[in-house]
Amino acid sequence: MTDARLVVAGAVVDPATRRLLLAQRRYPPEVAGLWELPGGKVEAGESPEAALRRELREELDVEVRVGSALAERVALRDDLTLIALRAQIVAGTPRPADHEALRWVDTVGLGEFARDGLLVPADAVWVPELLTELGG
Ligand code: DCP
Repeated sequence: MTDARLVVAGAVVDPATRRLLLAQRRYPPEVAGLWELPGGKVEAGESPEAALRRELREELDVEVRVGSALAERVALRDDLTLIALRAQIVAGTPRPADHEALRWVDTVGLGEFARDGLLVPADAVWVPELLTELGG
């Protein structure tokens, strides 16, 4: 059996405002309108860090510096595993190319998105860790 492919999401935090970037999905219908940490699939031969830089360049038109991984990883399917890497924007202002909208949230905002069921299901696993990180 081959290893599961990775999907890498970015926990993009603005250190100046201690806010996290959320992006609203347009598709597929099951998650359209819900909010996620932006990212995408790691290509063959690509590192997760490079994949995240590529995805955020394509989706948000920003350059990011990629840091360490969040603790949780999520099995999306047998053959697809989701991870999150910390990231900071080093150039550009994010604008949504693929997403419906973008939002910077603080601990209160993130707590509200989570409480109201507005996050894509897989990403909810990171909420406690992100709340600690944004608040701590
Ligand atoms: N996903 C998720 N949470 C995220 C990012 C992605 O649960 N923060 C899931 C949704 C999809 C899968 O990961 O099931 C792939 O995500 P995308 O569709 O965003 O990635 P790509 O654009 O790379 O893939 P596709 O080839 O499907 O367009």
